[in-house]
Amino acid sequence: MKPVVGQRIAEEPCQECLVGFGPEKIRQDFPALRVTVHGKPLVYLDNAATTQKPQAVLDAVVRYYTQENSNVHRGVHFLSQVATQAYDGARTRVRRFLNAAHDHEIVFTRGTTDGINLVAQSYGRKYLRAGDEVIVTAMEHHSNIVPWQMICDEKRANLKVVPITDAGELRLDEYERMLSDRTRLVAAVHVSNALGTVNPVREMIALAHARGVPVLVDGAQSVSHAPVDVQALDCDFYAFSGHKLFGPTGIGVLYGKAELLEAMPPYQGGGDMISAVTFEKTLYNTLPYKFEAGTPHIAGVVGLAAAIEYVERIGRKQIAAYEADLLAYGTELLSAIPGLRLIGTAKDKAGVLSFVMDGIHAHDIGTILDMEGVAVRAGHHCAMPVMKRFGVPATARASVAFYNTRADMDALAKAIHKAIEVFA
Ligand code: C6P
Repeated sequence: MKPVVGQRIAEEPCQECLVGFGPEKIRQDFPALRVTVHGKPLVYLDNAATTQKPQAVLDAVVRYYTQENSNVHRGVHFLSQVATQAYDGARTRVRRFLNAAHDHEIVFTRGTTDGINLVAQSYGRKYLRAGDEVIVTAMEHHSNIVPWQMICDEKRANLKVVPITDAGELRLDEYERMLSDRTRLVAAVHVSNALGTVNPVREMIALAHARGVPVLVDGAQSVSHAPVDVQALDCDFYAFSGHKLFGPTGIGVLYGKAELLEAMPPYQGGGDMISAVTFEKTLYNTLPYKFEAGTPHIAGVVGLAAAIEYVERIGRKQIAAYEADLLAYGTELLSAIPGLRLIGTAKDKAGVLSFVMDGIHAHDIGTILDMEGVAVRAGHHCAMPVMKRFGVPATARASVAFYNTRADMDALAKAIHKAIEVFA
């Protein structure tokens, strides 16, 4: 059935909130949270796929297109300078958000996938040799598997996979054992989208660095849930997507340490990434423009800056504490449902409740929940090896953001009980 979307409904005041954190007020900033679906209030629990956008982000994008629209780094005219300032100013905001040392370590990309491909195609192509190894974990999203498979195939290098436990935790001992003189790069997810596991990336990076191996962290599922400090982590690359951080789609960030980015060849050729072109030879632009060929997604960058400003106003520590409480509440509720098995029970988790049910396929759960207005994702979550590891074809996945409430968790549990009734 086609979803009935668009009708606004009144907000129910939230019954609970942590001291100093009021999701009921925050929810008013998100127009999409006021729609009805199949005549029911939307309970949006698909935040790992993409987050809803606050009015501040929508306004920033509209303001850009209505008052500032122009190309960047190209025009001497007023609007071009306004757009250029907005674009480059956003880079400074991202740099502060990640606590990177320099603005030029921030490369705007199309998203996490694009950032990882950039590193694979540029760093990987330059430094990988036959017999070298790239290490990933068994809980990677396809975006942090396939780009490495592609470059490893081309270079006749090998992909090594760190195993995980039945709880979905990384085998750090195995990881340490796998690091060797052949390891050229480690690429690991910070927070698993399919399990919610928070990986010990700081320890992983320290272990890799002890062998002189650089580490790329896939931060797609982490930046919206807790503070990230790339200097404290000491990671070499960190990639994330704007749309999972309450910003627009089609925009993302790749952080890279300056000395690594400096040594890497451009990923794509075109406008803005050059300093001089003749038919004989092209000289490339300085960082970060060397990696930003063509007209960038200026409106996306403006929207991303507004999203970061919004998140910082709420406070990432507050978000982390609030969501930890919400996840604990949801875990308790779901664990009490007969026939429900949580996939991913790591001690340190963020954002995600993935589960399967006896006798009901994940897609059927997703469909019945949808009829109750509860939006979850059902499927392999672009992490097929994780499904294989747990011996399931798919899971249903509820994923939270700071605007979700305990009432949303109650609605989820109620809708699951409905699914059980339907399939009884
Ligand atoms: N995961 C999910 O529903 P892009 O598509 O480039 O914005 O992000 C890719 C990506 C990379 N790494 C992780 C850990 C991710 O979770 C994702 C996107 C979404 O889980 C869509 S498949």
